[in-house]
Amino acid sequence: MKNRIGIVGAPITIAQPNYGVDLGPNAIRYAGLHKRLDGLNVNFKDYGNIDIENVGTNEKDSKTNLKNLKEVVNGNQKIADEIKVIKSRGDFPLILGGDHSIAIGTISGLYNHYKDLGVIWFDAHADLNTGETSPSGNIHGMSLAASLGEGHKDLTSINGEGPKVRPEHTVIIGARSIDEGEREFIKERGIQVYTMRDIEKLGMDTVMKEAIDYLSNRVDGVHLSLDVDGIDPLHTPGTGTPVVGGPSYRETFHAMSALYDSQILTSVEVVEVNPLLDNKNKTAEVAADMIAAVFGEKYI
Ligand code: 6HN
Ligand code: MN
Ligand code: MN
Ligand code: MN
Repeated sequence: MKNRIGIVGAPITIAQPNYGVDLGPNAIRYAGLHKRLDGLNVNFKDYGNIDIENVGTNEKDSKTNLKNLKEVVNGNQKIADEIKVIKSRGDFPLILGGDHSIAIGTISGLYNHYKDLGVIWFDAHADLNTGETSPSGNIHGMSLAASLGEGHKDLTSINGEGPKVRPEHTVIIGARSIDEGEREFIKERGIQVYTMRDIEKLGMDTVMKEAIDYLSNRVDGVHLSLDVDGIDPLHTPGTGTPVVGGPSYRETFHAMSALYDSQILTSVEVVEVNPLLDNKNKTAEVAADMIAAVFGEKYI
């Protein structure tokens, strides 16, 4: 890692219904994030948490089918602005969520800095819903769609109207809970998806090799969006939408190590750590382990 890592907490919680995911950034710090980075050969600066006003309800808007649209947009605008500042300092952004809606802000903030940004979306879900397809109205299930330019205009217009990433520059890994509308989206737009079936068949090592190969020919930067519910809830119980049958701790650590070895990443975010649903901060500790791996921690 040549650049200094610029850490920032993005504690949005109102794009999903569980209180506590706003405590995620500090839970990851308490799990020893700084110490772990100190132990690696990396420079970092922690800019603290973005001030987010998490005032919302659990009501769907009757017209849009979205919950807390205005508040989610405001929070994500702040995140996008902060990412631009971090990038302009030359830092490598490391964003700690917050629910997964924060990807709308981070990717919008990264947008101007790349000609063709690639995204690796490590998640049990595809987050490709829109107000039309969402079963829940929760915007954290729409953040990849919004980044691809689909969904409510207020979500796709942060830092300029329209798509911030192309579908052919997007790879989803670990998916095992995909809604009907998301399936169509994936088929129509040709997004590269490695479901649990693919991981089972190919093995995580091959999946990561393929994903890295695929992106490195197409993009000039890669953002890793790591949703901790992508990992099997055996290891990460402290998260709002757990899905059984995910990659193990070992497989995920290996995936992160492969990303480090490839030196393909230009930004990282870790989302959906919810200490109020957790067991002795175990999920934040796993998140810190995965961050350490992605920045070069080795067994030996
Ligand atoms: N996440 N597909 C479900 C929905 O409500 O749209 C779950 C979304 C989960 C979102 O994990 O970031
Ligand atoms: Mn997600
Ligand atoms: Mn998820
Ligand atoms: Mn291209």
